[in-house]
Amino acid sequence: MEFQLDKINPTKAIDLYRGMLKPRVIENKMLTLLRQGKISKWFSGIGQEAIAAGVMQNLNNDEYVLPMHRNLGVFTSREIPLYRLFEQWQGKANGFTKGRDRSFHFGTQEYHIVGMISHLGPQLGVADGIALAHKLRNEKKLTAVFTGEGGTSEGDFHEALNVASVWQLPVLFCVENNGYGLSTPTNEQYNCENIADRGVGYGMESHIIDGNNVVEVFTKMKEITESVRENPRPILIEFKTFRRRGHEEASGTKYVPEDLMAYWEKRDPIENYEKALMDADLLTKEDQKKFTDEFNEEIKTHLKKANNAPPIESSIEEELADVYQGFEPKNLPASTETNHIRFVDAISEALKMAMQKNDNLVIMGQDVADYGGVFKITEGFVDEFGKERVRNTPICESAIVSAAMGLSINKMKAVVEMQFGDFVSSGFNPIVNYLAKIHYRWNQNADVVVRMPCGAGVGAGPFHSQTNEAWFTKTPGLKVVYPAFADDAKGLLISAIEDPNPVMFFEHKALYRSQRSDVPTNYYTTELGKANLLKEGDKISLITFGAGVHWALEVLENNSDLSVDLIDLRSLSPLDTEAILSSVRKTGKALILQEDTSFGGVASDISALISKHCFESLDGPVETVTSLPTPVPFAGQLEDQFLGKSRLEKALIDLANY
Ligand SMILES: Cc1ncc(C[n+]2csc(CCOP(=O)(O)OP(=O)(O)O)c2C)c(N)n1
Repeated sequence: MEFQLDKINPTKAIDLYRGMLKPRVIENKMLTLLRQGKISKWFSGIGQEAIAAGVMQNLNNDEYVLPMHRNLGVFTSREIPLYRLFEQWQGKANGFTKGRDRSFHFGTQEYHIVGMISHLGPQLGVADGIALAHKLRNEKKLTAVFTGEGGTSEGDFHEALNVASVWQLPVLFCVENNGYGLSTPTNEQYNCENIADRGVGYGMESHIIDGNNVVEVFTKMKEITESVRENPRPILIEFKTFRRRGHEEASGTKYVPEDLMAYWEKRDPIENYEKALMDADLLTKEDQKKFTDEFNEEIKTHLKKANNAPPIESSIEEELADVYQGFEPKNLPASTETNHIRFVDAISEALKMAMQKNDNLVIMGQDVADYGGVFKITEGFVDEFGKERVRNTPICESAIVSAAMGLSINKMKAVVEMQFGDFVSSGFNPIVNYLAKIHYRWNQNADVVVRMPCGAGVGAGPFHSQTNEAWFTKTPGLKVVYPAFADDAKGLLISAIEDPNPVMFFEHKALYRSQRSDVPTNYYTTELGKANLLKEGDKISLITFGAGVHWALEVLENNSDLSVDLIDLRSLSPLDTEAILSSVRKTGKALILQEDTSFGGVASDISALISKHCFESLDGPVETVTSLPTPVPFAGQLEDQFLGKSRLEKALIDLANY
């Protein structure tokens, strides 16, 4: 192998050597520990060390990097004390996740590292969001994100590169093409010669770099990083390298042809470089031994410290408390001055006021800029806030939710508008796996509100009518809000945006232009997690939310003899269980009405809660009224039959007579 040592100075030559050697020495120790059964799992990066070393030595310590499972060199380059890494891998207190997540699945703001989630792809979009925050603040900082060639087959790769290119974000997409994704060779992973060739398709500059040649990695990345800081833009870089050990240690490498392995063993990035340095009189055998001994000594001391640390201890209270970022919600009172406005206008007002109040708030969604969104909620926003903060996005829900996560990591706030709540399925992975879990995993909040225009009754068929709150209420880490009135919608949306945690905000489309209330004119909050008792009675507790509230009001209007407590939940997570249970204890009967289909919804969980906690107060079966277990049909008569609304009156009367 040829190393162009004339392109770097002698100090850098040694820095690069040490940058590769340290992770190698640590790994060798880990492999011994693994054989002794002292650690459980290891993803080896042996043979790939030149990439992390060469890239990292071009990044400033305040530039974010998003590494993968084989990038130990990223962590050692940022000089994280080794005992902290060891404790992370042992699930102990001085790790980065309080024993909640394993291996390299952690991030740390202190070191500007955002570790992967197992799903590989979402971090590419997260890098977009981090870079967007830098760009919006005019900071000349870049963001580097790693992926394997396997990860490039995920839709997230395409989405993230496309967004980065359309928005000209300073992201370095570093693909470590190491020949295999688990047992899958590259020719079964993609059908083009080089992954870098895809750059053309994204309108993006791309490079191929010999990932086993640390001088080439360093010098080419030096040019690239300096240029990107000056002229922010995304770059796709394919590092050609090889995975020399199994996917993880237990899985072996039987499927790798011997000659291929032998070829890459000869191209070891450290051994070849050592030889070149020695030939150039830049390194001696003594230096080599001295460095190795130094690292081994460091490992020994830090491992001892980690081994001596006690197993993690926690309580149920501590675990529950870390699911969300704690904060004191502001209680901003509503003004007495009101305007009688539509639900849709109240949402728009809340968003506009939140944008005025928070300079760091960005709205993203399809057609939200000049067009004003399909429901015209952000109409005119561009004039006031500009296209940088009211961002039209390509059609790529996963990358945009991930980018919102990245904005939050880099100290911004985001509201993402799903054009229709149904399309959230295309952004489901980062919501339930990234936003929802990140605070519990490594104490990072996701300051993101996802707006969800939802619901049926508008003849829009199976893909524009769903109310899919139950996909999210079952996921710890998300808050779920579902207003039924314009004044609540405004106060709750402001609260959701003020809240540093991820909030799924459901807005029923059928209410947008049909429901009007007296809405206070100021910037006020309505507390999340508090139900509203709309009517008081003593025979039945009718518990519902969203459009169901209006169906209930209509039925009660026509049945004034029924004495009913009508509870509008307003928030589904957190759920106001106290309001539900105290009402049912009073009335002795409960009917839960939801627009969603029957199985596995909010109604079944509330029903279970009531059965458990109000058993002795019940005078009848806990009744639920839901939609039929079919997709939402299009034709009016079918949709009416589908919705629980048509069955509510009878169910209520039957329960009253029980
Ligand atoms: C969405 C998803 N599918 C499958 C997996 C299982 N998995 C973990 S790593 C991996 C291979 C990744 O290959 P590559 O991206 O090339 O990285 P490498 O391991 O080679 O460094 C697979 C299939 C996963 N973690 N996430």
